[in-house]
Amino acid sequence: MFLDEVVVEVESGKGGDGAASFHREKHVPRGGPNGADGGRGGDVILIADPHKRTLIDFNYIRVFKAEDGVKAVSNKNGRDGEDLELRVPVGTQVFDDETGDLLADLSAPGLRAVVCRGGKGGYGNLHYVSSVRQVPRFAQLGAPSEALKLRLELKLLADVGLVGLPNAGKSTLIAAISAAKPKIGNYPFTTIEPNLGVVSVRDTSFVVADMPGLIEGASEGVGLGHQFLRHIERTRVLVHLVEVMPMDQSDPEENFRIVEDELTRYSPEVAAKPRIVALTKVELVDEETTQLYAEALAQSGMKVFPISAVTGQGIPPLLDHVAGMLAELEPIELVPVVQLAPTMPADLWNVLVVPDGFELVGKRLERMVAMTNMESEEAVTYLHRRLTRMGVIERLRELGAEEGDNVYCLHHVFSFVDEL
Ligand SMILES: Nc1nc2c(ncn2[C@@H]2O[C@H](COP(=O)(O)OP(=O)(O)OP(=O)(O)O)[C@@H](O)[C@H]2O)c(=O)[nH]1
Ligand SMILES: [Mg+2]
Repeated sequence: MFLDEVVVEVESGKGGDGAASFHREKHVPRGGPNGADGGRGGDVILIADPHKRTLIDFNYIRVFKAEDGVKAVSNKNGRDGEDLELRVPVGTQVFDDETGDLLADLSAPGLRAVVCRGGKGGYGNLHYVSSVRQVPRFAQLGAPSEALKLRLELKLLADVGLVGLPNAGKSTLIAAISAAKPKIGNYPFTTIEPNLGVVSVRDTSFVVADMPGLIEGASEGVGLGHQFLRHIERTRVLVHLVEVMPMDQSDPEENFRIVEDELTRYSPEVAAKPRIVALTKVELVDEETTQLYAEALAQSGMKVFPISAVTGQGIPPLLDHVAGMLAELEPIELVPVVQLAPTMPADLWNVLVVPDGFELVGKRLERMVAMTNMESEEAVTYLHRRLTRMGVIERLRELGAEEGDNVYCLHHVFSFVDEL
């Protein structure tokens, strides 16, 4: 089965908590703070793997989580959580399913995209020793994990796409010119998933993709072609195959027009792709008929190559011409990896006025709150001091916050305290 689109949920590991502990030894009654740091949570990383052909691996398991960081125990640091590496086929595009943003385009073998960063490990109390705070009794909690819903979309990367009505002879052609062994049948829709083949011509080679047949309405979802049309988006040249003598006795010119219309309807970029026409199965008709249709189709401005996959006639000049076209075209520009762009820069924060109080928002600020152990008065005092330094308390005051008002952040509710 060929699977080229899937939605998965991924989550990085949470950071391990830091330890609040004190040095203990016989005959040393009051040792100093020695709490170690928690381990970092694992990242979720997508890797473009040339050995993967489809996204089928994601059909069965759709929720993935990297390992959490381990919490520190007294003076021993917690171990880091393992990263989770997910292997996807080359050509996979990664979208944020909620915003639709393109996060990464894994268009070359080995490219990696870190889609969720693991939470930092919490600091142990040793970290909070200062001239004014010699015995901190609190440690920091591990940073929260990141979670995302991703839509993975595979767009094959081929130089040449074969398009045409069902039965036009696309699979037969790719079988004749490459080592690909697609199913060939004397009935429409033999091909239900794209096949890739490598074609060698003189001193160069290129990748050809055999597509399922397109029919009228394909761009709106009729038949099989539509879900595969997107694979054509990343080809550089199209070969449009038209049967010189269709089984159903329909008209080659009409058949040509149907497919051209669908390409145009699907997208202007696809319609603008350089392409040529292969007039197929020409050994079935006389020279004159071939000539007649070749001239008619050439009216479109495209170069027409009469071929027969059975006798091999016309194939070498067709491949030669395609190789020449590719040599002249710029390689398709592939965006390597798009930086994951958080909607709000991490350092920005804001105080919102909500019906029964105030709410603190902002990535870094929320992290500070999430990493505070609310059961420790000292830790809360430390948080308050940092909020004061950042200007958050001042901003709350400006907005009219009074002693005892509710201040929300994440799932916590605080009572506003102006000064500690
Ligand atoms: N006589 C003759 N028959 C051909 C030639 N090329 C293909 N055929 C036949 O045409 C039929 C359809 O060929 P396919 O290659 O499966 O056609 P397709 O375009 O891949 O069709 P779909 O996958 O259904 O879209 C098969 O019976 C082939 O044997 C040719 O050059 N000469
Ligand atoms: Mg086929």
